[in-house]
Amino acid sequence: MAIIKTDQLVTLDNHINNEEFKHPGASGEFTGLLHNLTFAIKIISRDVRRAGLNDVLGMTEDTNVHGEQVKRLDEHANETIIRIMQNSGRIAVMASEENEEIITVPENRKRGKYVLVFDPLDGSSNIDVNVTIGTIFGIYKKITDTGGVEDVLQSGYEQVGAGYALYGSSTIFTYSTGKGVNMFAYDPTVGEFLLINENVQIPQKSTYYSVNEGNYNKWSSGMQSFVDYLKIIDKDSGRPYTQRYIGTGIADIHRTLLYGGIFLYPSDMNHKNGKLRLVYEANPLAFLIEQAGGRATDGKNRILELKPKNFHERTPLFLGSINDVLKLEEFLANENK
Ligand code: AHM
Ligand code: MG
Repeated sequence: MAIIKTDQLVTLDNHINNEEFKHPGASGEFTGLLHNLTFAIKIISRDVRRAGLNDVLGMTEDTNVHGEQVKRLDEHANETIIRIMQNSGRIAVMASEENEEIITVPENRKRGKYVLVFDPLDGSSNIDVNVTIGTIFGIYKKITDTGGVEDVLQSGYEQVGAGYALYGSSTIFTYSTGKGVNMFAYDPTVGEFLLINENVQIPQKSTYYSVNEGNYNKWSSGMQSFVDYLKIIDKDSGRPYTQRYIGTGIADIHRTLLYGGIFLYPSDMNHKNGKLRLVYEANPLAFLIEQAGGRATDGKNRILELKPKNFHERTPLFLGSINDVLKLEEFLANENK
């Protein structure tokens, strides 16, 4: 079965404009915001492709708020998004993985009603080795007058849009405004994203799992038993599952969206909340996976219903095909019985 479908010639701009018609009373501000964001994505995509040539690969001397070394390309992607969105007139406030504090709009610029949370370049450890990296974003409506921390601490179900760009063998842009998930591929020769997969649906069950299994001995017994179970030979349930792990969360989740299966980043004995960040990684991804008919939890609770206290907080994350995630939850629920 071909995963990619291209029976019509629809550009991302046309698609975004058509989506606006589905929301009665839309002012065009949201549409404008998406146009601006995809402009930033085009610039980042170009710069990722030229990274080796431009000598922007490699570490800076800085560390980010999580104490990790920041690569120059991360900073560049971060600045590109901030500069474009601060000038868009559509933003009230933003939060980025690379900034300790929220990002406001300067006094002399127009403010809008939307809140943007993003990870400018996910998969930092893969930048230097030419492996797929991506940008993740979530969009909310502001709930304060001026745009402040409260706006970026909304629960994930309040998102009015979410998506990602993937800088892989081609540049892919995937987004949802709460009416299904649509996927586009960038054609650099004409400068347009073209629709390749409309209303993406994740398979209900699959035979892939994606996890950093090097951490096995640090996991809880339920998590260990689940992964052991996936490896038992059983033809009827499609086991053993196939393991795939790129180490760029957004690339692993892109594959999960198309092929199904389960992506896991659990807590472990050193990291009680796992590694991934709730606000600008887990929530946008959970929104997309649910829109595609899948399931996203922290092992017990729906990711989209968690209430962030800090916009850099982490959460365990399990997402993918509904039946695979339900099976995992069964193992976790039974671990202390
Ligand atoms: P980053 O946002 O600094 O790139 O870190 C998040 C990344 C995810 O893309 C990926 O799922 C995870 O870290 C991989 O972590 P690990 O190396 O522990 O397997
Ligand atoms: Mg990340």
